[in-house]
Amino acid sequence: MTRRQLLSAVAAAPLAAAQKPNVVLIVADDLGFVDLGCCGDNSIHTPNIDSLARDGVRFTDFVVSWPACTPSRSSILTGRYPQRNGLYDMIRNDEVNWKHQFTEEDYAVSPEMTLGLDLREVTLGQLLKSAGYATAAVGKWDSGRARRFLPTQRGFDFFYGFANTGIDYYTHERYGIPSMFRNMERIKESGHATDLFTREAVHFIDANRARPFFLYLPYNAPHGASTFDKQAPQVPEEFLARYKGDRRAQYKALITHMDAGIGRILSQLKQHSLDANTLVIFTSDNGGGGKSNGPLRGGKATLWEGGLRVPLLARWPGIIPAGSTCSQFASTMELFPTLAAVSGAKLPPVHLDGFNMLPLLQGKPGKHRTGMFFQRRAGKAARIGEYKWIDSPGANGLYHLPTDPGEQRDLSGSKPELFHQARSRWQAWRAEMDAAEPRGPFRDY
Ligand SMILES: [Ca+2]
Repeated sequence: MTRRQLLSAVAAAPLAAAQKPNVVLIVADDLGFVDLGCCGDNSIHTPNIDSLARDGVRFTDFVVSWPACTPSRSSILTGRYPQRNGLYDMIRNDEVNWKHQFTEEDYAVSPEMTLGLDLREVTLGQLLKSAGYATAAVGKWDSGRARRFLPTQRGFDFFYGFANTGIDYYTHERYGIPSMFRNMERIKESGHATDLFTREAVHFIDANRARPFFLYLPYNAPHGASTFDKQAPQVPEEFLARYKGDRRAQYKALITHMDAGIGRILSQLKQHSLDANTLVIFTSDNGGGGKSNGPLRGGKATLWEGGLRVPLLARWPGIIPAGSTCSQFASTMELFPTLAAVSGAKLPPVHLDGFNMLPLLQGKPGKHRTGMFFQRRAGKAARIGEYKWIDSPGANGLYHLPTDPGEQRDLSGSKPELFHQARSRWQAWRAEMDAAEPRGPFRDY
């Protein structure tokens, strides 16, 4: 240890003992339910993420509020249903999917540019900032790209990343539109997005090691690149080489690359002796695309479990028992009230749809979720206890998840009361959402 390191360690040490815990919330993008070594797929090399499960808790029945990016993230940020906070669909331009190439002028007035999370919503950044935390959002914001919606206007002291829903990992463009920001300024840097996010995350931890900090780190890996050039490499060769000949080589390499970044972040915490006083959470914003969700049916964009169920890992030495698993039902809407409890922040005076799940993380008796409701366009679903009701174009029925996680055996004929009860509870929930205080950008208020 150099003299400078020694002095800084001495300066930081007495504070650390009495300090509020730091929080690092890592959100992967489109990572399937089983696509980690610790979650079942040993062909995917994720030693650092796996270490969170080894040293903490892994949930087996944890879901998101919507099976794709924007609305799912809105619930992470607010602790509320997308239908309540207003962000109940993607805020992206579908034109690019049909090969429309924007000019800068075009794009400035596009839906993607003008829409975002309602400014009356309280974000996790605001919540933890109110408790005295240094706050940063590093990675994929996806909650509005116009300046008023950017993280630094929404409770985060620092932002490095992109604000729309996807980019090319190397050019940082979304279908030709430059998309990377540092705070409020659009920037152009070279490097892989995962490496840049890791670099900025490590720097933020380093700069704020002597005070409580909240790092929201939504990597965009392993999401497919939003680029016209589908042949362009999107992950460093050294990571790709491991999966040579694998049909899903790029996807798996993007995960392993992100895992290496997470390894650097965990090392940085350890180096500053912050690991004991830091809650690290890892999850995904929705299930994997296609058939990458192990025993679960469906994937991203569907209301089957494959679209909704994601890994949740949490490490907090001395507070969360190492190597534990939790099979209780919970969701990303729980993160907001949980982090309020962890940070000592006062809850905002709004209706929250989540609850404090800290006892669940600790393996203690406490509240767990008994029901949850989902809507994606014409698709509806409800989770009532162990049962899941789904009524979607091309998909419907009632399934008993503990014995049928693959949602194969429709029980609606043999359990008609449960089927009708689930449907009527969904309708009551929908009526509650309609009666809630209107929020933009999609609600008419
Ligand atoms: Ca996603």
